[in-house]
Amino acid sequence: MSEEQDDIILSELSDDELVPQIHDDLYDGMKEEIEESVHILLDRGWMPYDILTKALVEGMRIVGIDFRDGILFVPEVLLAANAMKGGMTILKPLLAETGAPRLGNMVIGTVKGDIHDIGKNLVTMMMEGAGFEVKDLGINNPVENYLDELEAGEYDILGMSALLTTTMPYMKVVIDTMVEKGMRDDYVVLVGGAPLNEEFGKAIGADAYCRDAAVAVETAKEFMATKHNQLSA
Ligand code: B1M
Repeated sequence: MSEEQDDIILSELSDDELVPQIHDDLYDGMKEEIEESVHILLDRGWMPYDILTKALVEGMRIVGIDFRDGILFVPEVLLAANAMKGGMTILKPLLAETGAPRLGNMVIGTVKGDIHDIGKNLVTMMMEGAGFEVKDLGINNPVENYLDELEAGEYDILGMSALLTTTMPYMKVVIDTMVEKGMRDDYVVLVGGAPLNEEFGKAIGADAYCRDAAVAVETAKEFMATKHNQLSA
């Protein structure tokens, strides 16, 4: 940490200064500072979703660029991810609505070979906040994990996340296995992750590709509304 940074008193920064400072602190993996800044913004009346997107997700985007360009390496990015999770933990209960009617049930997990979980965790938080019940299978999930859970519970939606171009094709393995077992049409399949796009989602037979967590919530709500309308028709 530089001497200059030692002197920064986060609570004395204006919002316009604090948000870039959060990006810097995330970059430097400074979890405590991130947590303090999140609390400061909450005290100043910021909406949890704005803190999530404008401060944390944007900061992680910057980390991603320097990771790609070989300026940051895995240990540093792990620290940044840990700091991000510290901020997300504070926001999680605030994004969760209390007493909201259950909109539907979802299973979500990151696919086999992939250990990225920040985006998936964010989707989980936002879905829960919107009134969905979510079973999070974690990372590195083979097809059996998804199918066993779907068969064990009463689910409406399967969500899959992949952050690597090498792991995203595994989503098709899961969907193809669902088709083989005759269970594909029983669920809405939503996929997401930075390297995906709409075309890929269509090509593998998913119901929709979700660009971000907010889109995942909106898409899930739309599918559930259609399902309920069909049931009551
Ligand atoms: Co990794 N990594 N990483 N990494 N990492 C990327 C993905 C990469 C793009 C970085 C880069 O080069 N710029 C690159 C992939 C390149 C490629 O495939 N073409 C990469 C690489 C190469 C690797 C390793 C191979 C590096 C190595 O070991 N040499 C390795 C692979 C490990 C593995 O999985 N087997 C690796 C490891 C890691 C860390 C462990 C250090 C760490 C992960 C920590 C963790 O997750 N706990 C890490 C991180 C943090 C990243 C970056 C920097 C950030 C990812 C992130 O958390 N973003 C990432 C760069 C990037 O993506 N720009 C990178 C923030 C998050 C909020 O966004 O995950 O996109 P995102 O989620 C969004 C949407 O995509 C969407 O909603 C979310 C919220 O809005 N979404 C969904 C995501 N999942 C969804 C599911 C849904 C719906 C929407 O279901 C319905």
